[in-house]
Amino acid sequence: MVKPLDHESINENVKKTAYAVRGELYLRASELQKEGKKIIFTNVGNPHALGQKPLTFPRQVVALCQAPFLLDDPNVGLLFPADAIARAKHYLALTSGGLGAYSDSRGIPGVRQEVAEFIERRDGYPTDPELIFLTDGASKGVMQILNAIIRDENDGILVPVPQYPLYSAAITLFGGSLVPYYLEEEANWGLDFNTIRQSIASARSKGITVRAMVIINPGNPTGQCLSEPTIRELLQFCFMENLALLADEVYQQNIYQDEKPFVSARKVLFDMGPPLSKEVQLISFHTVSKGYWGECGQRGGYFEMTNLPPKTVDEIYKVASIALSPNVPGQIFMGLMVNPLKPGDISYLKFEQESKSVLESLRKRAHIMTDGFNSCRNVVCNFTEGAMYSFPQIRLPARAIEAAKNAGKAPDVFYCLKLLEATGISTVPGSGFGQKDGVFHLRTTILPAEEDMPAIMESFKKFNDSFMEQYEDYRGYSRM
Ligand code: DCS
Repeated sequence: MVKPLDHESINENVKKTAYAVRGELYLRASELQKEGKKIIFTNVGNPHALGQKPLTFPRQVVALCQAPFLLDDPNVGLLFPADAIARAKHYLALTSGGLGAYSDSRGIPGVRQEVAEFIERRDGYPTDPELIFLTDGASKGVMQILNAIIRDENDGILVPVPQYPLYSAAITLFGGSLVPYYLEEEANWGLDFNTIRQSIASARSKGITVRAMVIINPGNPTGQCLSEPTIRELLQFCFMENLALLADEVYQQNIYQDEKPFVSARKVLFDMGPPLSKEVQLISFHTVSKGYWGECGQRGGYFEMTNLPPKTVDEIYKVASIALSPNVPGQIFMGLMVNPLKPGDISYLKFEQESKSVLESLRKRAHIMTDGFNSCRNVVCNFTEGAMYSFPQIRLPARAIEAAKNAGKAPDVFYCLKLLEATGISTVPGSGFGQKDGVFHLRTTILPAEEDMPAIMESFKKFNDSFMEQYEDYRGYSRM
């Protein structure tokens, strides 16, 4: 008799869901690590796991919130600065019983107020805390929204390709259809609206109703930043095509060039004025996992809804209530991120110095990596303008593609496995993010310590040279 949880009888959508960031390469790297090999885990954008230090002030505040009895200790002032003590008291007063109590399912009202003030300062337009929900990292928010949009397999979501596989995975899980739109590698991973129109037309011809569009800005895995004119065009497009826009802006602090500073989709929408600003349905996502915070393990995030009718907001609230409460310490981190120290605060200078040094170092690492990849004869790589990743294209010789086929592997998986075995560098094959036929990439984070970076790139180059020596022939490379 087949039991309900026997593999052949569980939900097909669960089985169909793929998530490459923790896929075959990651499993092999974990095995090698167990065997004692030194592995450089550049497969996940997990800054603290690669040595990034936590910012001092937020940890002090949350430590005090977790151990409020320390606040009654006469020596507390010797260990903690007065502003951390004051801030801990502030957050504890906002909770309904400290960090051990559930909060409202949308998050602590006082923290949502702080998020609303942050958004207003950033964009120049006020927002309503009732339209901001705190979540366990941005992932949960994305899933809540996709769950609300997708009705069945005829509902399509436009997703950039290459994309961070949270989107493909969640769409499969909820039984919807992913409608890909390809980013233009030759145009620095830019958007081509003709291509996007064709994607929509092709989906519609198959009976799919395209309901929403995802943008990741700055991009993962592609590292591009969207310019303001592009976002304007994008919003106009969503308006014309009646698409909700899901703006994944989790990397908004991670910017490594000055020409295209981060501009939120929401600011551009309000700058455009009516009718768009009153019509386009926009959901924006943010997190404490990225930027100079990098607090991935704390699981703090939010989403903000623009132009959603109150009845829909109520339904999303109802579904959030099933999980009772987002993680409360994560909410405090979010409060601290959106309401940081100000000039004149006791801990301000230290906080500034810590956060600046993380960002400056990431900027340098983005250059070292891009230059390192581009110095290899068969590798081309766009500069990491933002986010935390480098996504070089590897031009594979036909013989390597044949060898991969014989080994039963996709060519990029084959290459990344060989790289892992030879160097301990654990990457994610480009196919995990989707790519055009016959083009191969890998993704690596730019997170290894700055001082280790030259050696890592040296080791990559050495591997790549010997790989090419082994497989190079005169039939040319996979196309660019
Ligand atoms: N959106 C994007 C574009 C991301 O890259 C990530 C995480 C998330 C959302 C979700 O993050 P949180 O749930 O922690 O807020 N990026 C993964 C990645 O590609 N590597 O590490 C994690």
